[in-house]
Amino acid sequence: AWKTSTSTKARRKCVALFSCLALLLCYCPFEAGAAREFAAAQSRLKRNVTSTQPFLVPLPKEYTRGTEIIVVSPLLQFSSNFPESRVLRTAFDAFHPLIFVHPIRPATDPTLQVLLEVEVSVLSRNEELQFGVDESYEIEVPADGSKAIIRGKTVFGARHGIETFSQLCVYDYGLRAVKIENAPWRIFDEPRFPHRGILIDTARHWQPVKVLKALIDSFSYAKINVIHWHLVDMQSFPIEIPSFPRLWDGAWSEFERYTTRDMQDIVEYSRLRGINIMPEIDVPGHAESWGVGYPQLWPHPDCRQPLDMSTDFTWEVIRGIIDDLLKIFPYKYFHAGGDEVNVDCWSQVPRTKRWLDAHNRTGMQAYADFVVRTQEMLLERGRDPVNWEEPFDSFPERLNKNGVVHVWLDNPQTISQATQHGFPVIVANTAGSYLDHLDIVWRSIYMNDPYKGIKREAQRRLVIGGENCMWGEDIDASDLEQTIWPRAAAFAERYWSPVNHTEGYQNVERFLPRYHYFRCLLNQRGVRAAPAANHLARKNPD
Ligand code: CP6
Repeated sequence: AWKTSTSTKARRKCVALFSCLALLLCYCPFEAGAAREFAAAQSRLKRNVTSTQPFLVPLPKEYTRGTEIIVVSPLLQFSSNFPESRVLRTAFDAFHPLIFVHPIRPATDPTLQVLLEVEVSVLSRNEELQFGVDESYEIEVPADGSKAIIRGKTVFGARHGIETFSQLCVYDYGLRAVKIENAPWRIFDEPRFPHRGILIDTARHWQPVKVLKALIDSFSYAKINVIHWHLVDMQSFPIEIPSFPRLWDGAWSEFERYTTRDMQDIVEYSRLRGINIMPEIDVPGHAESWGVGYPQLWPHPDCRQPLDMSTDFTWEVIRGIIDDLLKIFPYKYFHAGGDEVNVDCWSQVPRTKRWLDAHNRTGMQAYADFVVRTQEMLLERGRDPVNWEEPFDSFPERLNKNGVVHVWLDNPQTISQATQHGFPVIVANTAGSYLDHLDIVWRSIYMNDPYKGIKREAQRRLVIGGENCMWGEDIDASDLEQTIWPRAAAFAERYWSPVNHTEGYQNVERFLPRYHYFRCLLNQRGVRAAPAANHLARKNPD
């Protein structure tokens, strides 16, 4: 059932057979009328296939479609071979209201077939979500009104199938019914990359749990499967760390905090929607807020970051934070930051300067020691560390080869160099990934292929995915959603859909109508996606 190449072959055979038939019929004078009709239907099919891609975002890896219209009954039932699944139950409950948003007229055109059931079947009953989980799925929507079928190896793949199915369902204002066009459908789909993330920064502005949950829902619509949660930074420390209960004294206020329960709640809410959370604790720079509760973590009141590396207390706190957070976040990857470290602070402050001298270290060496020690702490606990690219740029030979290099600066060589060294890479280079930069238009995001300049297969395999970063300095709960959307849709397709230019994949012009359509779909689902052309993009009219 998973061999789609055979289905493609079968399709070719079918097309060949039908063409012969059509030709035959054309030469038969008695059947001229039927033949004309047949030919017209065929050319309509051809026009559809070559000129209009289906309005699906991201575009599935393989699909075939027909020419029939079927009606989707508002009594539509999802059935499954895993009825106890919480992931499937959550999906079934969520999608019915997303499919049936407009008023339905009970009696529709009696000549149309009506779809009443979607049968969802999964091979694995494991509902644990982890990096690299199988996200593939298959859909069959027959044209004769018999039940539609969604198959996933895991519940998470099946969930993506349900999402795609929901995008096939469109409201028809004439019929006053929900319909599926171009039935019968066959879709086989799986992602190009396993890590497709959006960075959310809750340190520059705190975000209410409700707002985060709405975002998680919206991410699942585009099959984004990771939230890179930039939990804390220099401006605030909004999370509860039971081992060191004064750390969240560094929150903006006592109301702008996440308890352990809040974080667990968000992790579970995400899991049920197929989304992993990769937490980040950005050390040793970007950590000034830690010292609000524990001032001894600051090298000096006038030089509050990077963290004081000269005391055991700093390491006790880091260990406490990691141990507490690993209990909450099961994702294989843990982000330990490591960017923008001002090592001059350490050589200027007497206490840290004495430590550097006593240990015969330069500031840069102490920075490398710091990153390596943090990496080891995570590796000992069975997690793979992620660091922003500066440690790789400055001391690649010191880093553990399981450590992921998170590319964010704009040196076009870095992805290639890091994979050359054998490091896994997450791509978030500034030019095509920064949602807080409003001058980065969706076309740049769409055009930003992570394999640019990397030819060797061994290197390509090390690119585990990419992220769009929603840094939080200039956004809050009032405009978070419309800053992320719709541009993140361009990212979502870039990292999900295959590169198959001859079949019209990853083509910015062909994406354009689907981008507009998807934005409207988001609005219809209550997501405040901004107009596709923002004030800056207007120069480049869509
Ligand atoms: N915060 C943290 C940031 C940035 C980084 N780390 C950042 C800086 C400049 C740009 C984009 C992001 N706001 N902690 C660097 C990864 Cl252009």
